[in-house]
Amino acid sequence: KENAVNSEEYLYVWSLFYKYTHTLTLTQLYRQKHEWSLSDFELGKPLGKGKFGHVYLAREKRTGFIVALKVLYKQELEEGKVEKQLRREVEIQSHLRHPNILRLYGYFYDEKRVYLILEYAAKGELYKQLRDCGKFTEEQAATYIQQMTHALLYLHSNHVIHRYNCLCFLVKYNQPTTNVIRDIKPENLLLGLKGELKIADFGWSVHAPTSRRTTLCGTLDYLPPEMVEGREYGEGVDRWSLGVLMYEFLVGSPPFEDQSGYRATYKRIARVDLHIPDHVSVEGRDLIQKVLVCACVVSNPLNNQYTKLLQHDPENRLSLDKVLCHPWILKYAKRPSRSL
Ligand code: N15
Repeated sequence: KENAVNSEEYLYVWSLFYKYTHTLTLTQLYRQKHEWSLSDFELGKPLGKGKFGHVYLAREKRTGFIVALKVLYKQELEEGKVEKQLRREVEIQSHLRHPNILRLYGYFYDEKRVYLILEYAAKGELYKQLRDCGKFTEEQAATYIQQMTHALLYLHSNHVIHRYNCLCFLVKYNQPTTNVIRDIKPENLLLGLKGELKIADFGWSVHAPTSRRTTLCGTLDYLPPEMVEGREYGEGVDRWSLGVLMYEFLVGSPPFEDQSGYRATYKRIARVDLHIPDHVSVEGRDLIQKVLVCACVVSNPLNNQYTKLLQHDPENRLSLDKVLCHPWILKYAKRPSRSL
C-alpha cells in the first residue's frame, strides 16, 4: 500500500506524457504475453462505481501507461449468473481495435476478483458534458455522430451487433430488465483526451443509479419500435439508436422521452411521435427524419401510417455509409468524413 498514488494530478500528468517518456507501451508488453497482476499497477482515484465492482484510475508501473482498472467481484458475478456473459464479452472486446471503441487491454484475476484493464478516457463521461451544456452545438453533435458511425461500421464489419434489453422479459413483466449489454446512449460513451468519442461497454452498470435516466431497470428511450413491440429485429436497430442519439445531442433530451413513465415512452416510440424543435438546422432535421422515420418504415411495413413513406425512394433509407456523406455531417463535422 505504500506505493499507492493518491494524487490525481500526478496520474493525469502521466496520462499526458507517458507516450514521450516510455518506449514500451502497454500493448507491446501485452504482446510479450505478460501475465498481469495487481502488483503491476499503482491505483489512483476511483472513476466509477457499479453493480459488480469499481473502476479506478491506475498506472502500469513499468511503462507508466495510464489505464482504467475495473475490479469485479467473483462472488457477485456468480450471484448475478453473468460469468459466461463476461467471458464472451471479454473475448469479443479484447479483439476490437478502433479509436472510437474503448480498448480492453487485458485482464487478470485473483481468488476473489476479476480485473479488466481498460483504456483510460481522459475527458470522462459524455452524458455529464451533455448535462452541463444542456445540448451540443451542431458542430459537436455532428463530430460525435460521425465518430459513432465509424465505430458502428467497424463493429458491423466484425459482425458485432449491439444487443439490447431482453424484450421477452419486457412483455412478460412490463418492465425493462437490467440485461442491457451493449447499447448506444450517452451514458455509455466516454471522451478521450482530444474529446474523441469512445463507446464503452457499460452493460455491467458502472453508473450509480443517480444519473438522470439510468435507473436499475435501464431505459426504453433508445429502443426502436420493432423492439418495444417484440417483433424481429436486425441491424436496423443501430441506425435507429444513432438517430435517437443525434436528437438527444442536438436537443438535450431523447425524442420519445415521456415524464409519465415507460408506458408512455413505449407508445410514443411505437407511433414514432417525433417533434424536432425549430433551432435544429435544416440538414440536421433531414438526417434525423431519414434515420428515425425511415428506419421504422423499413422495420414495420404493416404500419399504415407510414405506407406512403414506404413507397419513397429506398435511397432515402439511410445506411451507415450514407450517414457519413449526408450534408449535415459534411457541413458540421469537424473532421472530414473518412473511413478508418
Ligand atoms: C465485459 C467487458 C469486456 C466490457 C468492458 N467494458 C466495461 O466493463 C465497461 N466499463 C467501462 N466499465 C467501466 C468503464 C470505464 C472505463 C469507466 C470509466 C472510465 C473508463 N475509462 N476511463 C474512464 C474515466 N475517465 C474519466 C475521466 C474523468 C472522470 C471520470 C472518468 N472515467
